[in-house]
Amino acid sequence: MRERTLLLVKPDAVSRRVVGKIISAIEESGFEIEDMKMLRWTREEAEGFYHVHRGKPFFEGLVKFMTSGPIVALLLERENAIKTLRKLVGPTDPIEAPPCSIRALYGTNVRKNAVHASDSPESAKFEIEFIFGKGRHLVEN
Ligand code: IDP
Ligand code: MG
Repeated sequence: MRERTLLLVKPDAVSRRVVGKIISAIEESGFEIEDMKMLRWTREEAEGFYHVHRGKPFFEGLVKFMTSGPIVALLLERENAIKTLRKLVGPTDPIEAPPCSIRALYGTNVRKNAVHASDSPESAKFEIEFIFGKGRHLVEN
């Protein structure tokens, strides 16, 4: 099934100037870029986006990190987009990531792991609408 998902290039990857390499890897994996923008979050925006993690030990560090510089958001579409992107991105900790995954190639540590990718249809809907607006998670035809 054709579906949409969200990728964020995090502040560590933007400051390391690997945005282009990450976008190339995504295009080469068959994703269409439906929309894209650079933004800089306030604390409230970062807390809202990551609301499911509120109360966890890493939450404060995550919010500080995600507001430390600009990020790039991509609205992506392909068959089985959510699972395919999570596989291409790799696990949260780059140390555990397979060599060709985006986090292994461009991540630094478990917090500064280069990218975010939606992990389910429910979170893809919430996250896409959070950044690109109402209804943008729906595939157009
Ligand atoms: P995910 O990004 O692989 O889905 P989540 O568990 O949803 O991982 O965590 C969200 C983000 O919070 C991670 O991508 C990472 O930036 C940060 N994070 C997760 N676990 C830790 C941790 O143990 N220490 C520091 N930061 C963490
Ligand atoms: Mg997650």
